[in-house]
Parts: sequence; C-alpha cells; structure tokens
Amino acid sequence: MTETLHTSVTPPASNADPFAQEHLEHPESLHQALREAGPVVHLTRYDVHALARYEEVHAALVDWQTFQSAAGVGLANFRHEKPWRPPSLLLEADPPHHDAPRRVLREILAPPALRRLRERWQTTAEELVDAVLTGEGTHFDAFDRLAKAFPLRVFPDAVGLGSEGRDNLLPYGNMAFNAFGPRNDLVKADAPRMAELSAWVGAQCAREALDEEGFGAAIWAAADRGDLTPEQAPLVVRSLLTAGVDTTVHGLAATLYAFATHPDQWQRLRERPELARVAFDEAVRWQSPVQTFFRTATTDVSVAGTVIPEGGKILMFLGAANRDPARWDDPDRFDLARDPSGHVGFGMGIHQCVGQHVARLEAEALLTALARRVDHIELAGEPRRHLNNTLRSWAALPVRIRPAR
Ligand code: OVM
Repeated sequence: MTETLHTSVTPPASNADPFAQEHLEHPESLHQALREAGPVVHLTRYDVHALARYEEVHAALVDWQTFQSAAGVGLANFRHEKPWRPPSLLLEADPPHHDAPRRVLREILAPPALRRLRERWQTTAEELVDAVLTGEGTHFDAFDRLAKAFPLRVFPDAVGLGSEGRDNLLPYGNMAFNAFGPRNDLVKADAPRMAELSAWVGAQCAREALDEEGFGAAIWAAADRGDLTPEQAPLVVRSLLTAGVDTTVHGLAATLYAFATHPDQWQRLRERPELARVAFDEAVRWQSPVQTFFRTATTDVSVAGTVIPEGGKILMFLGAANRDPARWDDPDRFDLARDPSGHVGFGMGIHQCVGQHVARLEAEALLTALARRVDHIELAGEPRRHLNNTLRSWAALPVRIRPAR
C-alpha cells in the first residue's frame, strides 16, 4: 500500500470527537460520515488520521512494518508519552520482540489445547441457562445472568486464578480499554482505582498465584523451557487478564442482543445449532465489541494519496470497516446466511486476536445450551449501554424467553 509520495492530497477534515458520549452510544452515523468523507480523514481535535473504510483498515492492519504497534495502539504516542503501565509484550510490540510471546500464547490458546475445556464449559452453560429458565419467571437481564456470568464462571478457572478478587477483572479490563482513548471523563472516572486494580492484577500474574493446570501455569512452563524469559511470563499472563474478560462478556452480549432483535435468525440457529460459531462471528462483525485501535506511522506513508507523516497516529475504525457497504452486502443486517469471515472485529494480520478460539468456544457453549432449551428470545425493555472509549459495551440487556417444550 506504500505508494509514491509525489501526488499528495489534503484529506477531508473533521472536528468530530469519536470518544464523545453521543458517538460511543450511537457510533453508526459517525462511521457512515467518515466512510463517505474519504479513505482518510484528518481528525483535527486529536491531529490523527482516521481510516473507516474496510479496504484501508484491512491494509493498515496487515502492514505492521509501516503501521507499528510499539508506540501504543491508543491515542497516546509512547515515543513522547509514558504508558500508564508497562507495555503489553503482545499488543504493544512489533517483531521481533512480539514473536516469542505470540508463539507461546498462540500454542496455549490454540483449538487442540482448548479441547479439554469443552465439556466442562458446556455443562456450566447449561447450568446457567437452566437457572434463568427455572428462576423468577422468564424475564431477566441477559447481560448480567448470561453474558457476564458465563465468562466469569469459566475463564478465570481456565487461567488458573485464585478465588479472591475476581470481581476486579471487569473493572481492570474496562480501565485498560478506556486507556486507549483520550483522557476524557471515562478515563478520569477510572483513576481512583487504577493503583489498586493494577496491583491486584500484577499479583495474580506471579507463578505462585496460579494453579498448576491453567493457561497461567502453561505460560510459566514456557518460561521454564526457555521459550520466554522469567521477566516476560507475568506480562503474558497479564495480557490474558486484560484482554480475555471484558471482550468476551461484551461479545456474548452483542450476540444475545442480535438474537433478541432478530427472531428469524434465532429460529435458524434453533434448526441448525452448528451455526453457533458463525453466529458469534457475525455478531462480532455487526457490533464490533472492540471498536477502534490506533497504529503509528514508521515512515511518511501515502494512503490513497494522503501522506501520513512519520510518527503520526492512525485511528482504525474496526466497527466502521465491518459495516462498509463496499465490502458487505446489506452490512447493517445481522444475518446467519452470510459468511462473516474477513471481518476485522478480531483485527487482522500478526496481531489478530490470539484468544479468538477461546471466545468462540465460550460462545458455542452458551449458544448451544440456549438453542436447546429456548424457543424464542425477545427484548423485554430498553437495553442499556455502558460507555467505554474502545469497547462497545453493555450495562443491561432485559429479555424475555420462552422455554422450548
Ligand atoms: C494485552 C491486550 C491485548 C489485546 C487487547 C488489550 C486491553 C490488551 O496484551 O494486554 O486490550
């Protein structure tokens, strides 16, 4: 995508704030405006270049040489600003430093390594679904009782965490995902708990804090083999704890919301429960739980004729790319009949979500359990969003379900 720099066009400018409450709550109109304005838009408020079309977002994601991550994947430029925590060895690193941590975690989270979890996760999902079916009626908060409850029941155990303090996981993730944005009110609201939450997460990354079976122990075993240094191991555990909880909670919530608003698609899943994984990916495309990430230009680079200067920040709108009508037919439709592969909800290229198989296994367990027992699901009130600078997230998802006979 690196073109000659001779003909440089001035990109359209926008003073919109993508991190303002109105856009976080309803991003669609901003996404459409940015896509339509051009392949590159200068966001004057932050002096960053925005990409909202699929083609350019995809191209930037796969070109890690030109669009680096080591200067931070949020608005803060680590060349000039001190990161709020030691940078992630995966997310905020480029090759060659990125490669060993990535290889280790990829093995640990690969489908063959996850097989031993499937049966237990299925049983847990069925328990949670039974509980909402036999509870105080069939009207309940699907965010709280399913989307939040299920990952919190299975993921910390899979990592091998102790039982104390697990309620810190979601606030810590929320804080980390807010920290990719500007220092707005959302970030300020997290500040009072930052030291406490960081200390707790840091302590859970120690070998002694982790049981002998989980992903955490497997990371430490990699250090024992020499595949990681002992200094790297706790930071790789930290990546699991940062990126593994809120993402799946809000991804599952997105999926449940999709079905509660598309009864025909629920019937399709009921008839063909093997569509559970495709359904989850389609929901990730449609809602894009991770809305945005930044990169930093390693050189003056021309994107569709606009020169982005070396050291400049690039804001990639994953959510806008995932609904680009130039890439997707009827992009606003949640549709199990489409092939959602190629969506950038998990990113693309060398940084593509290393935990995506864990997320898909969680989704498969929960959706399969629901599809077996639930005839119909619908909204029973207004869903409530939780605002976060990066995550398209939820506070409540009131639903009514009808048990299958
Ligand atoms: C990390 C990480 C990876 C992906 C997303 C993320 C907070 C964090 O390695 O810590 O978001």
